[in-house]
Amino acid sequence: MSYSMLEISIQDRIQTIVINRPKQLNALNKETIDQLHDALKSADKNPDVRVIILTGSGEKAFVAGADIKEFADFNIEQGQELAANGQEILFSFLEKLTTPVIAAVNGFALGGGLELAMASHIRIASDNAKLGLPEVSLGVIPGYGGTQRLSQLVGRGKALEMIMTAGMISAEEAKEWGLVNHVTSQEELLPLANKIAQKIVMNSGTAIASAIKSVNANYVDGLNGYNVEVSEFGNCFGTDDFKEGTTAFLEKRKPNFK
Ligand code: CO8
Repeated sequence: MSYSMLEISIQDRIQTIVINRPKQLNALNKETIDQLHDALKSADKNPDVRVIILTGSGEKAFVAGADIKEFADFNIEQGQELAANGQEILFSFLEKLTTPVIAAVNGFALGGGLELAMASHIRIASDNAKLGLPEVSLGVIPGYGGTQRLSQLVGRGKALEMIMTAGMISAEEAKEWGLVNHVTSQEELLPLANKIAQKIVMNSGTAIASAIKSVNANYVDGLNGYNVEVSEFGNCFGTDDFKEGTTAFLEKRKPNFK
C-alpha cells in the first residue's frame, strides 16, 4: 500500500509514523485509518522494527479527531458501523500490537486523536498539547474506545468530567491526571520519544510482547490476567531471548537480543 496520508521512516529499529494531513489538523478520515492499519500491521510483522513512534505533522496538532466532514450526515447504522470498524482495524488493533507504540502528542489530541493516543502503549506530550474528548459538543460520544480507555487511565470521575464538559486539558494537567507520562518542549518531544524507544530496544522483544499481552488481559472481559501472566511467563522460558538474557547475566555481560 502507498501511504498518501502518512510519512514513515526507520532508524535504529525505531519506526516513526507521522500522520500527515496538517491542513485538516491530521483529522482521521477513512483513508488515514486504513493506511494506519496497514502501516502498523507491516511494522509489527517487520523483525527490523522494535518500537513504533506515532505523531502528527506540523506544530499544531497530533490529531484533531475523526474527520467530522465524513460522518456529518450519517444515520444510526452508519454511525455504529463507523465506530465498530474503526475500533477493530485501528484502535483495538493498535492496543493489541505486540510491538510497543509510543504516541508523541505534539499539539491538539481531540476526540479520535486522544483515543488514538490512549490506545497506544505509552503517551508523552509537548507542552503546547491540548487534550480532550469534545464529542458531546457535536451530539455524539467518543466512539473509538474513549469512554473505556479514559476511565481506565484517569478513573471514572475525571473521565466523566472530561467527556461531559467536552473541555480540553493542558499537557501538564494530563500528566497530573496520569494521561501522559512525560511533558517536554515541542523540540524535545521526538528526541524524548526516541530516548524511551532506545531503552525499550535494548530489552527482549519477546518478553515485551508477553508483557503487553499480560497487561492488556486485565482489561478484557472474561479473561483472568493473572492466568495470562502465568502462561506468558512460562512461554518466555522457551525463547532464545530468555537463554540469551540469563546467560548474559551469568557471564557478566550485556545481552544481545536478536
Ligand atoms: N475533522 C475535520 N476537519 C477538521 C477537524 C476534524 N476533527 N479538526 C479541524 N479540522 C479542519 C478545520 O475544518 C479547518 O479546515 P478548513 O481550513 O478547511 O476550514 C482546519 O482543520 C483548521 O482548523 P481550524 O480553522 O478550526 O483551527 P483552529 O486553530 O481555529 O481550531 C481546533 C483548532 C480547536 C482543534 C478546531 O479545529 C476544532 O475544534 N476541531 C474539531 C475538534 C473536534 O471536535 N474533534 C472531535 C471530532 S469527533 C471525533 O473525533 C469522534 C471520534 C469517535 C468517532 C467514532 C465514529 C463515529
